[in-house]
Amino acid sequence: MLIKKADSIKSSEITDKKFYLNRRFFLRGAALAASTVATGLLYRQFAVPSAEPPAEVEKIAGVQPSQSAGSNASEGLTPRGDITNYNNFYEFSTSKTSVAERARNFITRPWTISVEGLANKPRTFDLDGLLKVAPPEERIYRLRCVEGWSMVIPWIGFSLAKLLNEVEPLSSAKYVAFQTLYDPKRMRNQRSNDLKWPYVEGLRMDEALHPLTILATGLYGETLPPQNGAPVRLVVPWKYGFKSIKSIVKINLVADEPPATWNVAAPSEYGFYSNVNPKVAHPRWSQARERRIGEWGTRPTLPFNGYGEEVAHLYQGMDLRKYF
Ligand SMILES: Nc1nc2c(c(=O)[nH]1)N[C@H]1C(S)=C(S)[C@@H](COP(=O)(O)O)O[C@H]1N2
Ligand SMILES: [Mo]
Repeated sequence: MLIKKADSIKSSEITDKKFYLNRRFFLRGAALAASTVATGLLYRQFAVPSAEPPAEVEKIAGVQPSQSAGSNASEGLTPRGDITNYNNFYEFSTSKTSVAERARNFITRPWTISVEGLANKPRTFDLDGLLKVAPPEERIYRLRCVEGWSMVIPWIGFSLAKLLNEVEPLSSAKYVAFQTLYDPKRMRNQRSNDLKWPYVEGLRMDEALHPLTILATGLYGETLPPQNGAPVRLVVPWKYGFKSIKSIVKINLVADEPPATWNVAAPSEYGFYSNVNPKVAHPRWSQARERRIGEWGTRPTLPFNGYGEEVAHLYQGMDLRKYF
């Protein structure tokens, strides 16, 4: 019987992981986050349909499937309801099933993104200007969270390279730094010390210019709901999900490796590169397998999240155990 099976197997895993969960930033929401395995099974029960309606989204017109290699994962799509109700977005809540409700009234217009630093033509884009950089494309990508779950998400977006080309990076720009909005009035959990705010991330220039790296402005044919990083977020499909920073207000072209939020919070656990790597375990759990949200059982995690053919060359000659 399914329920008995779930009980007997999963309770031991919950106990094990609770035992390890001693870091401050894991304490809150630990009951839900403790076992991603259990959470994957049970979250529907916790995600009681809210009395309030979900945040409004709009259809995006003229979306074409991307022609870029690797941009159309052939697995079944994760249902929209799972993608929009099981979120990591600590600015709103550390509980994955609470983010949607807490972010529901997050207003993302007007919005500007400043693209600055080592560039010939630094410039601030408003949302409409940003959307004019490139026509919207659909990109079906796997997203692998460092916690051990994954989804298949039909993003709408365009290559970050197209935006960077607009500002003409100088040859001295070796890295790209990203920053989320800092506004504790609108992002209430920025009043906590759960992370150092604002959330920041970074990529090496060749990673940022890789055609698979996108800025996403939508999913499932509609504008992003707040919980998924509205109005614009990064998606880097061969890296753990936390590199895909949400609700970006600043992109800075820099000479040196910039700070990255999870790397700063726990450097021994989260490296700057954070390439999905089943052979490099997180200090507290294996990364060898993953649970696809909405499915039973687990599947092997693939090197570079299955995008090795496209991106492995970026890391030739690098020791990926050292640069994890
Ligand atoms: N600003 C910000 N960006 C963030 C996070 C966050 O807490 N704050 N969480 C990250 C993590 S851990 C993951 S797995 C993905 C989740 O994206 P999704 O909710 O759209 O699936 O967003 C990433 N981007
Ligand atoms: Mo994550």
